[in-house]
Amino acid sequence: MADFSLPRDTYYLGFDSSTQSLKATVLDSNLKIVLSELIRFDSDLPRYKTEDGVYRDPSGNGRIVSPTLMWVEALDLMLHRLSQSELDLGKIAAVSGSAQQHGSVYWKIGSSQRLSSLDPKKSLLDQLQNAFSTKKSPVWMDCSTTEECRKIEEAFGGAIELAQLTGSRAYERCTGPQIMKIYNTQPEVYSNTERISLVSSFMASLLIGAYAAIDHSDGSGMNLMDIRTKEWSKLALEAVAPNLESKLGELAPAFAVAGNIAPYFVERYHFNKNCLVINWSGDNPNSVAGLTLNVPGDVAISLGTSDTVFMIAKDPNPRLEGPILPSPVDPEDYMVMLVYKNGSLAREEIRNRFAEKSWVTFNKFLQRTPPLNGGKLGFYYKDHEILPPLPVGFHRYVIENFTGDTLDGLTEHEVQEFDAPSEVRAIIEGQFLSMKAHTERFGIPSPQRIIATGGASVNDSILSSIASIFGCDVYTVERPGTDSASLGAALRAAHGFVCREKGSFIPISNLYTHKLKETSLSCKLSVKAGDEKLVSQYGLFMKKRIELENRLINKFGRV
Ligand code: ADP
Ligand code: XUL
Repeated sequence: MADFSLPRDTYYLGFDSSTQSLKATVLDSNLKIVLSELIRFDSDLPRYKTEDGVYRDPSGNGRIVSPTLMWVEALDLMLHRLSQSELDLGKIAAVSGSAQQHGSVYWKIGSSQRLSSLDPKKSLLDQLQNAFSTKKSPVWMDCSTTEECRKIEEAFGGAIELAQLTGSRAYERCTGPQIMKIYNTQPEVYSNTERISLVSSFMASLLIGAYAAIDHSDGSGMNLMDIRTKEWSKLALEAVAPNLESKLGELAPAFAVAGNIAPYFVERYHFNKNCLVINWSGDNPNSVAGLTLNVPGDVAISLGTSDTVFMIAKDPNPRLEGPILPSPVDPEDYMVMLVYKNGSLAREEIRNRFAEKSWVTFNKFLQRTPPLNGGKLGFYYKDHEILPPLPVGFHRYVIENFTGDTLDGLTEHEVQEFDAPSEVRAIIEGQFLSMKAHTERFGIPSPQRIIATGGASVNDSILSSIASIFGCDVYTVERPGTDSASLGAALRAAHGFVCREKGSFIPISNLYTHKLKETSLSCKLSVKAGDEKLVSQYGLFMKKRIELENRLINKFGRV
């Protein structure tokens, strides 16, 4: 068997430019984590005055954007911090990254020139102040493009037709509808733009000092790419805006080299001039890499700003439920995904309102309340939800006399509030009942095991509810708190490096299969599966939840 070990004394750097933070993880040549770093946008870059890394339009129209320059400044700040660490940045052989999906950046005409001639004595921020035709980047939380979504679906003859080609029906956060909105409402921004990047390809562009390609995995979150041929769909491009293809540039595999690191970083932070930048990709695809998700029956649940459920699929068969994306590590594979907007921020809201702003109290309440919550079911939408498409609002129901054995003859009534501990249990149980119901509806077989990741995966009380509801063991990454997206990006940096060295694609698992346990990539059992009786009782609770959810959709649903 070929030798896929990485050269000794080399390092691989992975970033994750997410909604709330920029993270970095560095792996050594044995794929062990040697360094992690975090910049929180709200607190480390307070002058942007973001809340959770974003600006929400106060009129409630669903517009949610982030300041593009904040991401630029965060990169310089992160590299400054890394350069102050023990790590010799000159030994980094390759860099890659992960970013929140769907967000878009609009480079002003002439910026390519600016990007390729950065002065290492000045900050990126100083030099890129005027590089964007709009300084506000729409992000994945935005849901102000319902009208545009409808038009794109119409151009394809329907939602399912669009999904079959691009991997998903038109979702408000997808970049195609977002670009269309900019073209329709700010035509001067569109015409002043020479390149549109995703957050992922934008960050890669900064690192190579030139426009980087959009990779196939993150590119499929745009409603613009044919997920089978991995080329732009002419029909979709034409439906969105004129001359779009030239503004989007090329598509490329996630494991391909974007370029060498730009002289700016060599001179300012002492990177080696041969350091490769591997294409960046979306955060969910990077987590597929970071969690080494390739075993059939493994399902990942990511509990970050968004909550997502994803797994590897061999056959792309998109339906209306959730997107399908090409895998970032294997050109033959795909990943299927469900996305919830109300993840950690909604849990924080309940924690702050009912649990003394403390995860310790939150967990105490969770442990103090019985499974099935005495029949209390809650729906908590702090922001407009994606799955199901419901507006902001909290809805609470009590099923009278529910013991979990039957729903026959039982009725429910709506209430304004629960007692504080029940609120906590209701938001946790509600979310995982919804995940179980929607994964079943998606045709995802019952998981053999769940791998949990994202900020809330450090919380064992939350993981216990997942184990009880899904009835399977829950694993987490070996080192608590490891960010699987930046870990995946660091691993992909190593993967891209090896593919370049060997001159062809090599399965990523060849980098670690024989030594997974010795790397930082292995997962550990965190919580054992719940007992079978409880799993079946939760099955009934789930049925009731879906019935109530359908009722809410009929009353308030956007689509
Ligand atoms: P993202 O990458 O999307 O920015 P993260 O994966 O870093 O988000 O997750 C951040 C979230 O993790 C925070 O919003 C916070 O609510 C949540 N979190 C952190 N610690 C805990 C905990 N002990 N219990 C539950 N949630 C937690
Ligand atoms: C995926 C999605 C979110 C973001 C969060 O479609 O919108 O999970 O990627 O960063």
